Amino acid sequence: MNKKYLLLLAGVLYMAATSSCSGSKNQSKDAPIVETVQVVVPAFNADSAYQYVKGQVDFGPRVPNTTAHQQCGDYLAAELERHGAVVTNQFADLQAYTGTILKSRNIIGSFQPENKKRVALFAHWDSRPWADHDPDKANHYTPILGANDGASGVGVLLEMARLFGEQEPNIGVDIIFLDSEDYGTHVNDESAGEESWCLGSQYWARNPHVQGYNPRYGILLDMVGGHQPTFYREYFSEKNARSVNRKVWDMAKKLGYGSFFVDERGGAATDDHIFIYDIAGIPTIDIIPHDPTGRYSFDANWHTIKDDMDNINPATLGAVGTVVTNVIYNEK
Ligand code: AHN
Ligand code: ZN
Repeated sequence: MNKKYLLLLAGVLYMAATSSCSGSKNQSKDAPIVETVQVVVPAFNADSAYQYVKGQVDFGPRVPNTTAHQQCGDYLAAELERHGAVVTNQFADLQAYTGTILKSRNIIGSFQPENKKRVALFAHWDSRPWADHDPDKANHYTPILGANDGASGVGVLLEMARLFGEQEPNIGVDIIFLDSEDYGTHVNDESAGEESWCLGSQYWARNPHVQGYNPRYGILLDMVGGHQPTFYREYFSEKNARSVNRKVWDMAKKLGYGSFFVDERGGAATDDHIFIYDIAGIPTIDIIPHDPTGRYSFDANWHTIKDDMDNINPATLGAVGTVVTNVIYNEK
């Protein structure tokens, strides 16, 4: 539904309400008076989100300590700023399980920073240094482009930043691009545990960009651009932020995206949302693919060299972006 139509609808509802008050005779006695306040939600542009995904992938793999990573970080900060966000760059030296020090950068774009009513939106922006799930072993130490695994969530959030710049929601929003999520244990190594993943979110949760940071809830987007994904209510999201899951899946149903957002419990994902909840106490959900056949972890191209732009479907970006945008603009 476009903006004009929504405005029109709001007008019609207003007229219906006022004419019934003045006792208009064409208002049937038992017709219910519609008192719903219609919110005007700007249209999420899937093609724009796609371009934001491509904009990142064009730098090459965004592995910490590389030039592509540094350049992409600058690009993300500049885009947030261009759309009117107050940007905080959080630089940190984080030690990977391999011992390598990762020159990391969490990038936070705050809209209406003075507003006490807030929601946090997260995605990781780094890409994995190794395609260790690739069917060809020769690729197991090749860095991935991470079009879906990384860039998709960021692309959706940059498009939302564009909308926030055009039309303010009723609440403040922090868009938080997390670094060094995907440097976790290589399949050939002995597991270094869950803490080897999500280094940027662990750092941010211990050192939030604002003292006493206390948003209502968080939404993490991870791999939200694939070809036919299904998003189920993920285990830790359900455990820590059930009402947020409810809000998102209800909105998806209402908007006609029930085939993407299957309203059933899915698997458990080790992801940034766990650390955000456990360390910072912010109830946060993860919108992440789940394969009910159990054949794939997340999706077929996960951590393979095929996670490139061919792995991206604008319709998926559009579905996720539209749902989350509607959730944000409906906050009061
Ligand atoms: C697991 O390895 C199960 N989760 C890591 C989370 C992740 C990696 N998300 C994207 N890449
Ligand atoms: Zn990954």
